Amino acid sequence: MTFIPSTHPRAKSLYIRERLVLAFDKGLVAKEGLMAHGRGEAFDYLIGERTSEAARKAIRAAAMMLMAAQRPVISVNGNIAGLCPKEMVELAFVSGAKIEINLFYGTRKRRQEIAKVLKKNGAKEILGIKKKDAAKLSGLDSARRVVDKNGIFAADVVVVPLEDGDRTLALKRAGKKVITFDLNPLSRTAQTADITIVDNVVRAIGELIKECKKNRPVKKFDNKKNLASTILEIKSNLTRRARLA
Ligand code: PTJ
Repeated sequence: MTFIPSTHPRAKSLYIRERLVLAFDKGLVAKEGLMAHGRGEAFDYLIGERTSEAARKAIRAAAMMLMAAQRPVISVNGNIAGLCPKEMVELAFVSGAKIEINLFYGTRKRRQEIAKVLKKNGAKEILGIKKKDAAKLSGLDSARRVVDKNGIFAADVVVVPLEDGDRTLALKRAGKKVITFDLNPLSRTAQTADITIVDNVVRAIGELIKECKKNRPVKKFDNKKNLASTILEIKSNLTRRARLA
């Protein structure tokens, strides 16, 4: 591996990758989660590995939506349990949201490992693990159609970091407001969610927690416009790089 000084932005992304690989070795992350991470890294590179102004706007809007929600739920998958379990527990605490484990490639073993990690990081109640509380989201084939009747099924606002497009659509059809973190502004999830934070979840989550604590109103937020400005920013990053090349 090429030597990268720890002050270089790439050092951070290598550290994030290492965390995910360690979590994979511990049985938290699905094989497909490693690929999803690789796709994320490519987009992170395109957005300049930093939190853009558009992402900050989305974070403020997300905080307002979460704080105003009646029954907010944070959906945790393998990648999230590997990358930022402590922060997700803190977000649940400050926003009053419930935590639900909801997996695309679900196995009992992985679910248990994820629950262990969340508990270790302070989670008191974890939904999505008791069979008797299972309910089904209509219009889906994957394991993700199974949700907790006291969690996502009853939620008004759902935070779904790194989500697949079909389920985001199913959540929308079920009348939920959806907040997502997705580094790919073109993904179906990014395009379907009510609020898309186009940033690395590892970078953005702390900002979201801070904004929830401030609990301040946001005048207007237009997800489509915000995504368009992110895409334009990627374009101008590329143009700048091409000139420097
Ligand atoms: O643990 P499971 O079984 O629930 O599976 C989780 C994965 C992530 C494998 C599953 O949800 C999946 O296949 O997701 P997708 O459809 O690949 O979508 C993942 C999206 O997240 C992609 O658009 C990636 O660019 C993006 N992404 C990857 N890493 C990050 C990210 N976005 C924000 N922060 C990241 N660190």
